[in-house]
Amino acid sequence: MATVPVPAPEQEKLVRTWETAPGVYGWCATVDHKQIGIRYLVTSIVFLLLGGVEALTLRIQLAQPNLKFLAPEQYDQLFSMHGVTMIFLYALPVLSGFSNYLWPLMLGSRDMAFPRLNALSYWLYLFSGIFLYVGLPLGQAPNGGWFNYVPYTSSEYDPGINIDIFALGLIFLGISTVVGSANFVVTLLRTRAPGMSINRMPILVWGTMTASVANLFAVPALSLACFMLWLDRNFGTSFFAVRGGGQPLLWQHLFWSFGHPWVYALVLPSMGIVSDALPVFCRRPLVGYTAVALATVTTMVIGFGVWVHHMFATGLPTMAISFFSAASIIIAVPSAIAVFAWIATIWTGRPVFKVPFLYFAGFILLFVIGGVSGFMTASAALDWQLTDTYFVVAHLHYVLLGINLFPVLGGLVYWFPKFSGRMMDERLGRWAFWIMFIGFNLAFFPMHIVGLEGMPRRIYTYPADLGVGGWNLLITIGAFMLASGILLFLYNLVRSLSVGEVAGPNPWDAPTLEWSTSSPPPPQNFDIIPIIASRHPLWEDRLEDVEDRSQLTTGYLLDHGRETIGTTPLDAEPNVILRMPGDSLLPLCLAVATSVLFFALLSKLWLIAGLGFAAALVTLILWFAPEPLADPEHPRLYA
Ligand code: HEM
Ligand SMILES: [Cu+2]
Repeated sequence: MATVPVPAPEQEKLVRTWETAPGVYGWCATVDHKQIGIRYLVTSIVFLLLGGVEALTLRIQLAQPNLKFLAPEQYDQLFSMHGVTMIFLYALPVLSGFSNYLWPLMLGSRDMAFPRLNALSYWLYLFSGIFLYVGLPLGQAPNGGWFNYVPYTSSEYDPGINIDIFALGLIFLGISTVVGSANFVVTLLRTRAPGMSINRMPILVWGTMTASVANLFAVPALSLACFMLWLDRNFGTSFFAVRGGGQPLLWQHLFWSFGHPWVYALVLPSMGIVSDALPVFCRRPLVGYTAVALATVTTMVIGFGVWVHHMFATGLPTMAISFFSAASIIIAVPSAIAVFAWIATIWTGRPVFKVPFLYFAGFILLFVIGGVSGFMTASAALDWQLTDTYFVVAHLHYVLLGINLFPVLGGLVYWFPKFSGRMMDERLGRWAFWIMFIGFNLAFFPMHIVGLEGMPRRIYTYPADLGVGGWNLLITIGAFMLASGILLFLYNLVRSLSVGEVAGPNPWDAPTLEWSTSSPPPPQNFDIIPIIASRHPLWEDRLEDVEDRSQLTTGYLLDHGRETIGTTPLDAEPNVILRMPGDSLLPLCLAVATSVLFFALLSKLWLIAGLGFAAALVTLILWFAPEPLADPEHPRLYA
């Protein structure tokens, strides 16, 4: 045990133990969750910008009927890359960025449970993202949409490497997702600070935990489907090909039994961001914590049983369709619980209208609109009219931008002081929000109308007598307005890195643990590992129902090498001291070897693929070699 302030020599020892070496070596070898979290955030925002440029290009082509700005084949590649980028390379990784950075700080620990796996999952994400993009400059990018239906994507109809890039690229990215999810699950179960029992965790942790468990089940279905498609295309198997007795619908089942849980993985953590950060701006705890936490888990459980709502138009038996229609409608219940909890928190609180609050309030509105259009498409009879029209494009953007992008941007403003030590500018922030919010609704609300008028999705142009030219021009103007709001946001962010007001540890007067350490936090996160007694460790003095007091000034020092405390899964009772690994080049090496493997498979260079695989195995063997103790006088301790 030690108390804060920890004496200078011990503190320096902690910093020395945990800090990453400077220079190129440190940059490649770091396993610090904060650096990895920032890398996830930056990379996913770069992908957001790429996907945004693709979207704007589509919107120029659609601004008026019969334009020839893009050829049909270019249009196909761009909408497919836009969907793939946004869904796979932006929306989940950006949330992993928040969770990577914040979890150990929120949970009171020194790092994730498996720091090297964490580095590995980042490198795999980066390299598989590059892999998915290699086709675009060659005019050979994936062109079958983000759900890539067979038989369009079989080798008969799509003979180039476009679809091989999709299939191999998503298997590649899937490794990153699974590795990252396993790490989150173990981190949650084993490395919370003593006393941070399961009912005291922030909702973001509930959201990412639920998403991670779901990913462990969902991603293998996608990897399998992609592997089977790759075999069909390259080795003449017939999993999906009718001529050999295969089943095209099998692709849709496999894809959507992954795809629907995945869309919840894209929103539950960001709903968690709102549940944690919105109350700070209402000056009160979240209303209905337990209900919201359970609603998070329930949504995902039901979410595994609704995938057929993407397949209402495939001629399945009516009984099956009724079942999945009902299940999809029931999912509105847990979502509504969360919405009521947020509204009640605002209603009974004393709202402070700072920029993050605007994003979270805006999010609630967009969530409700997206929920209503979701309810409409969940009803099978109506969906037969709406499917494959712009109505669905409107729905999916209300859900994805409303529930993912808006909370993400609000969360960036909220945690920016923790990441950087500085505040973002309020005035620029307000402008950016309103430009984005108005632009978003101008761009996407009219899509409901053109969809109902009969404009199909995924077409490169439309005839003038469909009568939707005016709406489409408005949509394009809205899209550019939205994009300029996002650019203004990013300008504010970059500018505030150097000129923003200095923040201090807790500029928003927030209740959770990450705000108890300095901004930005030191390499070891906390000088001592605190002992937690409530859900709001920093608000205990002002909340009436909190009797016990968390110990933020007395706790475990753990300064014999990289160590953190391991606790029991439910009650977080300390039971072991975990020795954490040092920085290492192995994650990067393993990711490079894996990339060699995948690029070689794509180019059909089997020998090089074999070498890449062998290199990956050798790296893994080295990975498992035990590390020497940093402090041999204090061998590993078990309590
Ligand atoms: C600048 C903002 C954005 C604009 C202007 C935009 C525009 C578009 C347009 C016009 C399409 C339809 C293409 C077609 O069916 O012909 C589309 C499809 C799509 N968008 Fe966006 N989008 C934006 C942001 C996002 C974001 C942030 C996400 C996800 C997080 C997203 C996910 C998708 C998906 C999944 C599709 C379906 C692709 C497919 O049909 O395979 N979009 N978008
Ligand atoms: Cu779905």
